[in-house]
Amino acid sequence: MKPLKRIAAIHDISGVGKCSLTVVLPIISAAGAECAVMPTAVLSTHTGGFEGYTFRDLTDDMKNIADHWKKENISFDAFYSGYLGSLDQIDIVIDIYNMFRTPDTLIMVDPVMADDGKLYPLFTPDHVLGMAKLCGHADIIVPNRTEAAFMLGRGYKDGPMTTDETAELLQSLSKLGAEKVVLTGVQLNDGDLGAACYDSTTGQIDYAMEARIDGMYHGTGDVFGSFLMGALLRGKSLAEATKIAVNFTCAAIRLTAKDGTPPRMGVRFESVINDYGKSLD
Ligand code: PXL
Repeated sequence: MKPLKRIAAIHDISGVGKCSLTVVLPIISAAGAECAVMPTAVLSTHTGGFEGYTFRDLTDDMKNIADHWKKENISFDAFYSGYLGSLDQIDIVIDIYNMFRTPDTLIMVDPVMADDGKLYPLFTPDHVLGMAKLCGHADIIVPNRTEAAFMLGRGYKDGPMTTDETAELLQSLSKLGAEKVVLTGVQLNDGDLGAACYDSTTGQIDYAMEARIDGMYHGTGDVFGSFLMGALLRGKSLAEATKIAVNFTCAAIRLTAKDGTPPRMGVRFESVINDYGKSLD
């Protein structure tokens, strides 16, 4: 029996609302990998759709946590960072990647900061510059279309895009410094939605598209990123992992739409993780 792959997930804990570590941990476990966590902040809820949430910044703990892991000779096959609680955390995460990376480490950065043409509350334009810098230290980046546009200093545009526009966007994003790019929120026609992935070493672009489900569901970026990372850890190719991630994220959204849960409460990933785990065998 081989040891499990070990990943360190660097995200916040939003107590309620099913995003960041409350979805990354169970999904990575369902993928059959070990998920260590470095929390960046602790909130009562996520910041989209709730009023008066609490926020405890954990910037001061992060370097100490990393130093302890290093001292104990703990190694990681992969890192997956998402929501960072302060601007200073960006440089700390870069230092952590430099401390632990080996030629075999897979570093995935989701530059979580915006959606639907708007920055999330608490973030400033400096966060955009910082996240673009952090993306330069990743092997794979997973921006949505808003984050992609902001990091490239472009205006946000929604709606269908041509395959030429998508290819240009993916190539420009990879110039931030990551070999591979998975862009979410891609729409090729009025009725579809999905993701496109690009491997700059081969020039290969693949699409994973499904029928569009109306509404803005919270936490879907983190659910998608976790499904993607889990599949990559289990040896799937970038294109296969992107297809799997779109497939199971859409399945979770469809169930949420059906059961009537308010979109701010997150998506019903719990109902699909068993099938997800089996699909990786
Ligand atoms: O899923 C992204 C996310 C993560 N963490 C916090 C958030 C959000 C999106 O709004 O507010 C705290």
